Amino acid sequence: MFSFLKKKSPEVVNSPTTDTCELEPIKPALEGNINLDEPVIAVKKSLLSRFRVNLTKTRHKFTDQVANLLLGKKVIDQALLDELETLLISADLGMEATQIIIKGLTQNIARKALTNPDALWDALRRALIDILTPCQKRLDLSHSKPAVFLMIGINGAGKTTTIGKLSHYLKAQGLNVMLAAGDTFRAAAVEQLQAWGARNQLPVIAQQTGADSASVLFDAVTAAKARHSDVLLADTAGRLHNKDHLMEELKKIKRVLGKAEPGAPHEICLVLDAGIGQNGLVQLEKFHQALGVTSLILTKLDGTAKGGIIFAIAEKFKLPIYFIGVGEHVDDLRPFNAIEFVDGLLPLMTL
Ligand SMILES: Nc1nc2c(ncn2[C@@H]2O[C@H](COP(=O)(O)OP(=O)(O)OP(=O)(O)O)[C@@H](O)[C@H]2O)c(=O)[nH]1
Ligand SMILES: [Mg+2]
Repeated sequence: MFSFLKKKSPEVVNSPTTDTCELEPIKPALEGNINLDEPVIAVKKSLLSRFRVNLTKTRHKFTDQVANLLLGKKVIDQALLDELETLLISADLGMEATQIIIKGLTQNIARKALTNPDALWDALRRALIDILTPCQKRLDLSHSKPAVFLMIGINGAGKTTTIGKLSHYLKAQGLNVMLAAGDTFRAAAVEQLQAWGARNQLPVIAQQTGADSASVLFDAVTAAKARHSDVLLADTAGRLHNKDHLMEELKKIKRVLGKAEPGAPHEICLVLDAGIGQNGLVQLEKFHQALGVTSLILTKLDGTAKGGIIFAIAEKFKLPIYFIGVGEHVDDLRPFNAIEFVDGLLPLMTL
């Protein structure tokens, strides 16, 4: 077996996220800047293991194929890189991210810096981390109170579930969280959010199905201000990015939120189902054009082999990915960390 399947990476050892995972809870939140990519509440080791297990499908698609490709290879040459290129594209990394990776590896080969499969593996890992790192940003809630999050995306992407998980996460950090049932369209959508509110013991501002979404959200901002909430998470109805009238409705919601509170919404967060692969790029492009998406949450990375799409998205848009969803459990929302993610894919040894 290659040593790359056994050894421990120095970056993993030094990674703040990995270190934090070994610790007990450390301090309450709400002291100045809150940097959510440096989890204030320590994540238990078991959660990290579950994260890795949950990435299994993408890992199989990706790592196993790379390992098979390298198996028995003595020479790292252009022919091998050509095969790797095909593999990366088929793993949903997209043309742009793939080209950048292959170009970097080609230069390394020219400099005679890649002489064996282990070196190639390490260089690939590094290139993947480099692509994701610009998306690992701090979620700073200290500038606005309440910080209003508008959660958008297509039907079934995971918006409401993500709000449930995110509200649990934020509350656990000592934040005062309120939910707003802006999906007044789909039957039982209001009740679904209310159930999350009840589970997490959080207030939910809601009206009946059929009410005007913008006015529900206007009222919710008013209520969040009156109750001094730190964060308002606003759900919206799922919509296809190519339905103009539905995108117009979102623009109206954005305008109305700005009237309720200058600067709101402070985050326009697109919730993307990673399982849809390349179509995610189209969705992001359309939602971005219409509204100016400020951040992303990728969901369902557990149930898909198409998780490679995250690299395509990162390379093309470089938007913050604050969290990723890796399951339906309330704890299956993780602050996004580039090294942790890549090492969850490549079997680096910490497994
Ligand atoms: N496996 C897995 N399932 C998820 C994840 N996130 C959400 N789901 C599931 O995806 C399904 C749809 O989730 P919702 O939260 O209702 O999606 P939505 O975007 O609010 O859907 P609409 O309100 O219909 O637009 C539910 O069965 C969730 O449990 C995830 O990270 N992993
Ligand atoms: Mg929903």
